[in-house]
Amino acid sequence: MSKRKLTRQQAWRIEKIQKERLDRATRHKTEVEELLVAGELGQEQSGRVVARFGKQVEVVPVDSLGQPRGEAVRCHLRANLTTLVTGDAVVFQSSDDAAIVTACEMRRNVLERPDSRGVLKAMAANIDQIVIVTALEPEPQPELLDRYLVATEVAGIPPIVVINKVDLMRASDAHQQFLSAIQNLYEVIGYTGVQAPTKESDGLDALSAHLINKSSVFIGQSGVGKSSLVQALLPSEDIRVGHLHKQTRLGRHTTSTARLYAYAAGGSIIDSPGIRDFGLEQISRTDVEQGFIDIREFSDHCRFRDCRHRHEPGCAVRDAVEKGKLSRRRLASFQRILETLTGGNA
Ligand SMILES: Nc1nc2c(ncn2[C@@H]2O[C@H](COP(=O)(O)OP(=O)(O)OP(=O)(O)O)[C@@H](O)[C@H]2O)c(=O)[nH]1
Ligand SMILES: [Mg+2]
Ligand SMILES: [Zn+2]
Repeated sequence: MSKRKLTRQQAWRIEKIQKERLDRATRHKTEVEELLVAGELGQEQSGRVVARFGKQVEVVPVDSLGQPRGEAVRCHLRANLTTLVTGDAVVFQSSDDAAIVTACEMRRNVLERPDSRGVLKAMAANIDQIVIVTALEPEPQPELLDRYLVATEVAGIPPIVVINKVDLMRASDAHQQFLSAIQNLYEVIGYTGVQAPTKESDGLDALSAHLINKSSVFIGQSGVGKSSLVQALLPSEDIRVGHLHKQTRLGRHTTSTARLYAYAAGGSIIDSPGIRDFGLEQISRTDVEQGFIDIREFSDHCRFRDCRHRHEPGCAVRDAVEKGKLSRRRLASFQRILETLTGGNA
């Protein structure tokens, strides 16, 4: 979009339109609250937030086991509720033409991600596992994967690492290095992983076995094929996928909001918007240390408690790297992430 300066009159008109919109939304919300107080809305029902749209949310009813069932409804929020996120467990009441969320259960956990200015924002709540999707295209970024893994450890939610687009495998150095980085995660560190080429059903079977009766959120760089995987797992849905940029081979941020789908075999899947980078600037040194579970195993044995695993004598971490017990790449990644921490705590 071209950046042009608005005239004073245009700016005034835009402001006026926005104010009118806001007034309309507030008026509608007040009307729904009045219907609620007058007992005009249906019975209280349990539901889960499917997606958030500004100050409203879409909610799907859930059965006694928490499984989403039926049609989602667009709801206002009762005044006492602050913002809700995809995955929140709520109570709502609805009639044919109005609906309102009246309560939200305490969140079991919440996954945060940095917004465009690096500020952490809640993205999804009440999650059993995080499915980190990686692919051979856009160009793999092992360090980004390490950052996601730190974020999942900080959130205390177990991850699964998926490698997609294996049909694009080439003998290039970048692909080989990426595959050996992933192999290290699966085989040495012990993370759960699956190869899930969207284009072959075998991989999908392996992935779907991990999803049954769980609430999973798919995260990863834009263009790795999160939505393609979710679409393949949920053939009856109609999910937008987007081509990569022709020259840069980067994703185009096709998915714009985190959205929850019922998984027919039991459980739910949240597809989320891709992230180009996952800055960890706002977390502490201790979080990063906790987040590298392979390094953590050795660092307790370093001679100095505040060892930075660089040149200190008696460093058990560097010793493990020399003996081939710990990946050199992971240690380098750990140190680079520490260097990016703000507040001088690196
Ligand atoms: N070759 C190949 N291409 C795939 C595979 N899976 C997905 N793609 C392609 O990758 C592109 C991006 O797919 P999306 O599903 O939109 O990616 P996304 O991760 O949801 O991207 P955002 O919504 O932008 O975060 C599309 O052109 C897909 O057709 C695969 O297994 N192999
Ligand atoms: Mg998508
Ligand atoms: Zn050390």
